[in-house]
Amino acid sequence: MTTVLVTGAGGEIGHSLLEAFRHRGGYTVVAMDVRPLDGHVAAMADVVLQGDISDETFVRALEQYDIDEVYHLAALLSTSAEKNPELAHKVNVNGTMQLLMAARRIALRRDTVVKFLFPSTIAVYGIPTLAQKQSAGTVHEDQFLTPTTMYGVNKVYCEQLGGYMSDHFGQLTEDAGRKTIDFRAVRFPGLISATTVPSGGTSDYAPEMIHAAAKGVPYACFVRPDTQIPFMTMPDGVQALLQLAAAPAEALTRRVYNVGAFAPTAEEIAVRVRQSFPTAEITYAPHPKRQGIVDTWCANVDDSAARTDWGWSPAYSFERAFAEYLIPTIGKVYGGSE
Ligand code: AKB
Repeated sequence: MTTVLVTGAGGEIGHSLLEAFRHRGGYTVVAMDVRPLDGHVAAMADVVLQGDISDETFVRALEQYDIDEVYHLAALLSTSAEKNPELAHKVNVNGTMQLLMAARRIALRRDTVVKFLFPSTIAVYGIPTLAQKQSAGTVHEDQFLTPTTMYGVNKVYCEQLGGYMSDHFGQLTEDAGRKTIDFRAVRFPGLISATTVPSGGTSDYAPEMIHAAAKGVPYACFVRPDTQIPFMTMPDGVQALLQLAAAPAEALTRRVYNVGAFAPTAEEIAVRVRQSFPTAEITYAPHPKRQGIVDTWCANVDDSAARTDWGWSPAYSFERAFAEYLIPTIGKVYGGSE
């Protein structure tokens, strides 16, 4: 059995990750969230804890568990973080540091190495102008790392922190060179789930548009029709995390990997949504600040390193995502037909 700690287990990725652990079997799941977990999520965990990742006493208490792998999903997303940047820093940065230290102490106690899986994001990119975004097209991991949001700044720093904790922690201390953390990160594009709706993100327009159409309610999209960023289905997102976790360390040439699947414009999404829901009412009411944020994110990602190093290959293209995952599943969620 592999014992995993999942923080932010009540969020969108958490729901799907816990389902994947249950489906695969062989995991003991310690799940935590700042809010009470829904009954069906809690039922998929072996231990359920409620607490704040930025609360040191709470994080210290996690050290009693013999954790092999950490999936640190708890975070304030980009739009929420801009509404409360100081809280975002506390949760996204201080929370991550405390959890890395807890993982280190668990590793020392058990004389092992703890794998630390970290969902990073395309929000780490900060392309200065729309013209540069358009001419850059597909962006690789080391370009444009100048984010303009608190969330992006937090994530790019925590990527670095994870690498430091893995490779150089306390190089002048007594246990220098003692390997305790194996930090691995995927930079997720916008994630689209058929069963849950996100909150607090700036890529939320795509899932919001799809879910509104399935529910039969009008949707005013908060970005321009030509806005383009990469997206991925939630099952592929979970698959990316699990595949990276399982990859042999010697195959990895970096700690942080882009992963991509498809990169439609908002209007291409609207066109495909109307194909399945012909009465969908989709209009555009761009929000200047949220538009400004998405305009600094890349139009698409170069994920060739993930493909080469650990065999990343999304199951769902844009069309397959709609035809074989979103439309069939969402129909059941809202009880209507496609
Ligand atoms: C957000 O919009 O903040 C997230 C992300 C792209 O990381 N969905």
